[in-house]
Amino acid sequence: MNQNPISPVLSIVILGGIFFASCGGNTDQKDNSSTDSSNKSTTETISQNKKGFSDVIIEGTDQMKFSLSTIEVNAGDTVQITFINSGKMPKEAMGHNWTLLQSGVKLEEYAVEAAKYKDNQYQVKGREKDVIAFTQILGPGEKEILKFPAPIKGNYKFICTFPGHYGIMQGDFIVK
Ligand SMILES: [Cu+2]
Repeated sequence: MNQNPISPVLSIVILGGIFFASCGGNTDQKDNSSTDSSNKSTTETISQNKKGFSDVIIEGTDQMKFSLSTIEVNAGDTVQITFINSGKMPKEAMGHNWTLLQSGVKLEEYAVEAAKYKDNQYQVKGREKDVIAFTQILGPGEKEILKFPAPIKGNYKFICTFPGHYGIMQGDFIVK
C-alpha cells in the first residue's frame, strides 16, 4: 500500500491542534467550580471562541444522525471541528466520520462511490481534491479533532460516508 495523501493532512491538523492547545491564553481556570464552558452541549449553533477562530463540536449518534444540521463559519477563520461518535453501537455497524466536501461535488455521487473504499476510511481514492477535510471512521466514544482554514465564501456540504448514512447524515457548511 502506498502512502495516500490522507496522512499529511491529518498530521498537519493534529499538529495544529497541539500548537493551539499549548498556546491557549486562558489562565483563570482554577477555583472555578462552575465552569460551564466545557460541558455545554452544542446542539444547534457553533461557538465562536474568538475572532478568527471557529470552534465546532459535532456528534454522530446511534440514531444515524449528526447533532448539527448547519455549521456557519466566517471566511478567513481557522476552523476546529471536534467530531465525537457519541453512540454505543459497534464501529462496524454504526461507525461515523465527518467529511466536508468541496463545493460543486455531488454529495450522493461521492457518497455512493466512497462506500466502496472501506480500506480507505470510506474516502474515494483519486478524488482527494473533492474533499476539504475529513475524520477517520470513529467507533463508539471516539473523538477526533480537525483544524483547517475555512474555504472561500460559499455553501458546502458535510456528510458521513459510512455506507448508507449520507441520506440522513448530511448538513450545510456555510462560509460567510
Ligand atoms: Cu455515519
